[in-house]
Formats: sequence, structure tokens, C-alpha cells
Amino acid sequence: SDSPALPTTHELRARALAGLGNLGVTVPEGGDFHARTPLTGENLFGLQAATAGDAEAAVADAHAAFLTWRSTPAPRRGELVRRLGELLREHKSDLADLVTIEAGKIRSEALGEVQEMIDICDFAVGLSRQLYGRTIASERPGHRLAETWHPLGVVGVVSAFNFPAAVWSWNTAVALACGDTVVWKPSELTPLISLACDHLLCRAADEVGAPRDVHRLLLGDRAVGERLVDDPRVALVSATGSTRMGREVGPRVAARFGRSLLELGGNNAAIVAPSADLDLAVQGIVFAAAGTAGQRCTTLRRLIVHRDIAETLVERLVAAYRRLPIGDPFDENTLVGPLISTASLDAMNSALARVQAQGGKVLAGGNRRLSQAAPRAAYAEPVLVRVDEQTDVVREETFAPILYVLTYDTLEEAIELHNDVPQGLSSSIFTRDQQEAEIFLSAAGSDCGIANVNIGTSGAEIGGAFGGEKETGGGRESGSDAWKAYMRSATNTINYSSELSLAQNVSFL
Ligand code: UN1
Repeated sequence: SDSPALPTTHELRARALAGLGNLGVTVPEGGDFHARTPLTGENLFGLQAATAGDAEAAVADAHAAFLTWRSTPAPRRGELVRRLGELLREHKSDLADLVTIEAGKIRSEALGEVQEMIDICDFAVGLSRQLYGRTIASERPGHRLAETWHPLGVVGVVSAFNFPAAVWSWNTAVALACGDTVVWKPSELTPLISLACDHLLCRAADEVGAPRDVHRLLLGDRAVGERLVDDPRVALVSATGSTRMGREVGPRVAARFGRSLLELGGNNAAIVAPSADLDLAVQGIVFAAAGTAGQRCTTLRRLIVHRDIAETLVERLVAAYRRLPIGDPFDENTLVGPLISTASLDAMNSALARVQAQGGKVLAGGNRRLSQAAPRAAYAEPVLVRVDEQTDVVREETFAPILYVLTYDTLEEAIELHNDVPQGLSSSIFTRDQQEAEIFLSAAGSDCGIANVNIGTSGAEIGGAFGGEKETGGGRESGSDAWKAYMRSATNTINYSSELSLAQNVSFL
């Protein structure tokens, strides 16, 4: 059942201030750039947005810091990241409070987000001693070829409201270990957690003697992001957000021959095969589809179920959806917090209206909740919709908890449906048949950057590379060798003989 009461904006303001106080952040109050909370949909504080001059100074300062930082030994750069990780551990609870207040995540997911930051810091500390290049056998006597990795420059990080801190940390922890400096433009919807992260990193820099300007924060709207996109001193723009945003950012950065790393929309699906363990599948599906109120880029949006088990599975999902506790994300019984805004609720309702017009049938959920207690907030029941085909609405990403259920007869057909959307982020199959699982993971299977077996589409660990194909943008962040996007490689040919020999047997002189 729903949590009986929501905290008031007044209480949330006090809680945010207490958390920021514990973190040592003074809020620069008084401007017209507002921190707000989706719990009530109301404003918390007026802050100052960055001006064009602030953005210019931030890039110039971060570039100046880069010139020192790139020559600081990588393991020493790792010490900064290690200190950041320690501070994140120490302040885990207060940081999670800010994530809940600004992004609306339930407590365990907010703590999980901070844990993800801690994990990537550990990863990046190790990475700072493992920025390996290869030695390559030369075709010439007395020669050696080597691949060397060098820092790239200033990294512009543009992040979204739904992972307001973790996505920053994936980029920043890795970029700093790689010898880059960072200018961060967070979502306008999450300035407080951004101030907190920036503050902890500045503190870590002071404590380990790193240049202060290895990191600069710019609060502001899209104009601030555009400055990073267009500034030739920003070597890499790492942007997380909608495909629409990526379609603008990618070509603009490319026009100045900058690099971009894009993490855009997903339209993630799971195939449920007849042999699937349904207890496990139901849990995996409900977390992936309804968790974070459907606002992860990895959220499960399409379920492709074998016809023989569709009725049983749908029945169990409907029962689970009816039991989902919706409401105050600080309440430990709540599983579904608010959507970020009433605009998201409008988008959800419009998608539902369109899909119904295209033949979709709502099986459970879809009602607004708590509209009297919090008229400006957007609490909604996650919704299950049965569809017969992948109409245009199904092929779009609606950033809300809508799960479309389709059926299939053959695995081939399931994989075809699975891949027949413009996005390519995350995917999974629930099966106990090893052959099916391997086919799904093969070159002719899922076309996504993430493909899972017997686990949902969301909630990836930081150790793997994170990102996707097609309209998801092609970027890879976080673990594995994603660090290479934050560095430039140089190929070295070293002649240690006393002869000059030319490659490809060319003779000259
Ligand atoms: C995002 O939604 O932008 O795999 C990132 C996950 C999280 C990260 C999601 N580790 O769901």
C-alpha cells in the first residue's frame, strides 16, 4: 500500500540543508536557478547559475590544470581518486539523501548509486597503475614498436537527472586517473548533489596536493552545455541523455574534430523462454521495469515472452504490479518513488493513450497516485501493456515505467523483434536452455552493448564497459577498457641499431 504521508517541502529543505552541512557545503542561495524536489514537485532553494564568463573561466582553468596534471605520475593521480573514494564512503548516507531529495530514488537505490561511485573510484585507483600500452614486434632488425597512452585534455561531462552522481563519477574517476581534467555540467534538476560531489573532490584535491582546477562544476541550463560542446579546448565531450540531445551534440563536437562519448536512450528488452525459471524472471523483470520508477536508461521497456508461458507470466506480473508500494522514497517500504516531473507523467500518459489507440491493452497500473497530497509531484503506478506488434510508440523510449508485453513462437522471431528498435543499450534472456542463451549472446543475437542471461537489463556493475549501439550512441564508459576513450595513443618506432632501415623494404639514398 502507498506510504500514508509524504514529507513536506519544508522538511525536505531542512533535510537537504542538514546533509549539505554535514558534507561541508555552503549553499550559494539567492539566485533564480532553483533546486527542487520531485517528492513534492516544489522548489527548495534559489541558486546561482553559471554565466558565460564562468564557463569560459572554468574551461581555461581546467585546461591550465591539465598541463600540470598530465605530467603527474598516474599512480599519484590515483591517490586523488582514492581520497575521493574514502570521502564518498564517509558521507554515503548524506549523499544518498540528496539523491533521494533531487532524483526521487528510494533509499536502497540512492545508497546503491553512491556505492557505484565508491566502486568506480576503487576501479580507477587500480587503473592508475594499469594504463598499459603494448609492445609490438617490428618487421625491422634492431627496432621496437610501442603503443603509449597519454592524457587527452579537458573532459566536458554532461550528465542526466536519473543518475545524477554515479555517471559523473564513472567519467570523473577514470578521467582523473587518465591525467585529464574535468568540467561538469550536471542536469538542471540535480544541482545539490552536484555541489556535494564537487565539494568532496575539491577537498580531496586540497588534501593530496592536486591542482584545484582538476575539476570544475558549472550549474546551468543547456547554454552552459553548449559552451562545452563548442569549445576546442574540451578534448572529449561525454554526454548522457536523450537521443535528441545526442543528435545535436555529436555532429557539433565532430565539426571541430573533438571527440564525443554518447550514452543516449535505450529501449531495452528481455526475452522469456519456455524453460525460464519464472520465480527468478518475475523478480528480475519487476525490478528492471518498475525500479527507479522506470527512469534508468537500462530500464526494461519491452518483454518478449514465449506464447506457451505468456498467460502464466503475465498473471504473476499483474499480481506483482498490483502490490508495488508507491510513494515517499524515504519510507523503507516504498519501492516506487515519484517521476521526476509532471512533464514525465504527461509523456507517460500520452504514450499510453497512443499505444491504446494502436491496439495496446493495459493489464495493470497506469493511474496517478498522491495527486491530492502533492499536486505538483508525479507519482504513478508502473504499467503493463499487452501489445500485438511493435508499433511506433513501442519503438520509442518513454522515460517512465511502462512495460510492453509481446509474444513470440520461435527464438529467431524473438531476436528479430528484440533488435527491431532504433536503440541498442541493454538486453537479456531468461532461459535454462544453454543453446538459446548462447545464440542470444552471439554475433547474430542481441545487437546491444549489454546482453545478459537470467538477470534483468538494469543494474550493471561498474567492472564492465557500459554503453550501447545504434541510437544509444556507441560510447562505452566505466570499466573494462573504456578508459581508452579518455586518452590518446601514440605509436612509437624506436631504432636501437646503427643502421637506417626503411619499412616495406623501401630503399632511398
Ligand atoms: C543510467 O541509467 O544512465 O546499469 C545509468 C544500471 C546502472 C547505471 C544506469 N548501473 O542500471
